[in-house]
Amino acid sequence: MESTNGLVTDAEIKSFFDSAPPLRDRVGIANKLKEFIQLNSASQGNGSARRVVCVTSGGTTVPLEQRCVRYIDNFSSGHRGATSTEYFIKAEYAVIFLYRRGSCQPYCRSLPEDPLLECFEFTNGSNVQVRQSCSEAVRRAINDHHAAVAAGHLLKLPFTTIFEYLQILQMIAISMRNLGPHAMFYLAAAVSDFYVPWKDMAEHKIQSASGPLDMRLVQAPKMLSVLRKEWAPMAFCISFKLETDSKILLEKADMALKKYKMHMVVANELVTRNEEVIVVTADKKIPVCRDKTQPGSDVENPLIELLVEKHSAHIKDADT
Ligand code: PAZ
Repeated sequence: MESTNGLVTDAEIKSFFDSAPPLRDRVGIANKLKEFIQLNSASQGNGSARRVVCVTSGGTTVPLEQRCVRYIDNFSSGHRGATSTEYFIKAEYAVIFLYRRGSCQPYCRSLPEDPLLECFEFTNGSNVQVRQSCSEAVRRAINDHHAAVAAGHLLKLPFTTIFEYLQILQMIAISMRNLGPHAMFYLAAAVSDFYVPWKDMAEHKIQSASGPLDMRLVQAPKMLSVLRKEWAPMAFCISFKLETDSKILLEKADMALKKYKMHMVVANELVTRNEEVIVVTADKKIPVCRDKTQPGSDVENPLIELLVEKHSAHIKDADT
């Protein structure tokens, strides 16, 4: 079934989707997507439609049992996706935020790690109020989040497993197809490279009495080339490449750019990912850094600024 060019074959894709456990709320997700895209592709008063970006965020899990007790996970916190979402909305995009349940959320950056316990306190026994020290951060988070959702500029769709992630990504991409070049994919999620096919998975909790665990993980089908070729061929596509070895990072990013025909690949190293990234395009490697002279600055601000500019050029090219 392996294709000769190393890309995933139609048969592999079909087999992945056919054997994946069905999404619990496929109809509900489809309706939300339809409504969101209709709303944002209608003329916005200035005569043009809003651009729509799908931001993927956080890590996918790989279940080891169908009635899952154990799973393989990865490091991703979802900070990149959540922060980028805020900047895209500020740049007048509508964002479909496909995120890992429990990972970082847009507009929550300035809240403490456990907001419920740290931001609130009891007054006179039973009433709950926001602590003075957190009140500005809580007010801003609620206000900005509500404004984005109420205006129809933010749609949040959660996933946990690689099965859910790829099925929802396919639904999003197909429903964004009609947006043509106005659609963008910003694929910052850390997607598992290996997984256990559903049909090969133990149904019940794996028993330790059977001795050492010998389990075969197969390569997860890379859907990037299908997304580019079939699901949303006119969209502007940005994928991410993370490595821990700086010596191979740019080479791997370059390979991904060519192999999956991405418009850009954002290369980053694990330890410096919040400080700097390198945007790899067909003819340039553009370093993007956090402004270290500004307290509270982040790398996503200049990164999204650059991507919005490149997306405008992509739309202009497609229109001429
Ligand atoms: O989620 P996070 O903010 O902790 O990290 C972001 C990231 C490193 C997951 C992202 O920038 C990235 O590189 N995603 C793709 C990872 C990969 O190569 O699969």
